[in-house]
Amino acid sequence: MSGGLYSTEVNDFDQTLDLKKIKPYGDTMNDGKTQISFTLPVPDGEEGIEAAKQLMKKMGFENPLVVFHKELTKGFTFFNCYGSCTHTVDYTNIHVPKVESTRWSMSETDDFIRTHIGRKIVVVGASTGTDAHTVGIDAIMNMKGFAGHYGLERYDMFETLNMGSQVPNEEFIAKAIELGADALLVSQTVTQKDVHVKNLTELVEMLEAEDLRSKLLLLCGGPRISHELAKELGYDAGFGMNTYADDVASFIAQELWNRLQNKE
Ligand code: B12
Repeated sequence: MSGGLYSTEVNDFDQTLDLKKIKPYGDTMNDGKTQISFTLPVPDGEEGIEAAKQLMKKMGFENPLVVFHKELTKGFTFFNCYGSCTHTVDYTNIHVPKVESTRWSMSETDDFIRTHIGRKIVVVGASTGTDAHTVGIDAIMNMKGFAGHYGLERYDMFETLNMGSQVPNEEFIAKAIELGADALLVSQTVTQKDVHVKNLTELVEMLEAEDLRSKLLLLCGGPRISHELAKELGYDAGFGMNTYADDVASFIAQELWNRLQNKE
């Protein structure tokens, strides 16, 4: 007998990687193994566990398992589950809109601005509306930056103002006018009830009403912001997780230069 029981079983698994039909990877290719967590508005108990499993099946998971469950507060239970996803996605047919710019280092960007634009670029940033999260906008703007990437304040050729959090759109625009901003950086973290969409849209509408929109570069960012969403809302670019100041500075310098050239 060659291979023994285990090797026969392992060889029985379909391990073909087909990029036209990808599904989650757990232990072996195509096993579909997925971890998913959610809260149900029911007390902890056998009925709740069964409800979680039935929901998993309706979501397209085979062999659902509840591996952790805990009542968070009276009548609300948190579930951690495993299951095998039955759906697949054609990875070869995915096209995601992305910011089209080349990421330069801080000195490359500074040199480019010095040589081609010949003056400092004025940038005003804020976490706007009711959003109190500042860590994202600080990561992009603050002198010390984020994860070893210096922020815009460190650049020689950027003049920056970080207005902090909970900045009303009116105040943001007033500051942009006062400082003659070239670019506005908006950070949005809270997305509950699509508050970010409402807030970002309001800013665009207010800028349009003031006839300022086309005179400024308008960038937004946050953990749930994509370039696609940003474009849809009327922004020039959107940046999500793991963005560094280098990405933002390079984009602003290159885009401003393109616009200046197109004006000539
Ligand atoms: C720290 C924190 C807080 C702190 C914020 C302190 C501060 N000074 O910022 C405090 C305690 C105040 C807080 C409050 C709240 N929080 Co909070 N918070 C967080 C937490 C733990 C970390 C966020 C963070 O700092 N990330 C690190 C930074 C570096 O990442 P980032 O923001 O994604 O930024 C990067 C990119 O997105 C991008 N980027 C971000 N902005 C911009 C802007 C531009 C222009 C560009 C180019 C790029 C860019 O670049 C950055 C660097 O790569 C998250 C959970 C988590 N682990 O993510 C919850 C979280 C964001 N908070 C949440 C919530 C719900 C709240 C509250 C509503 C809670 C409550 N009920 O009171 C309040 C909100 C109050 C308010 N009015 O806004 C939710 C948001 C859910 C949602 N999607 O809506 C989260 C996800 C927690 C959760 N799982 O529920 N929070």
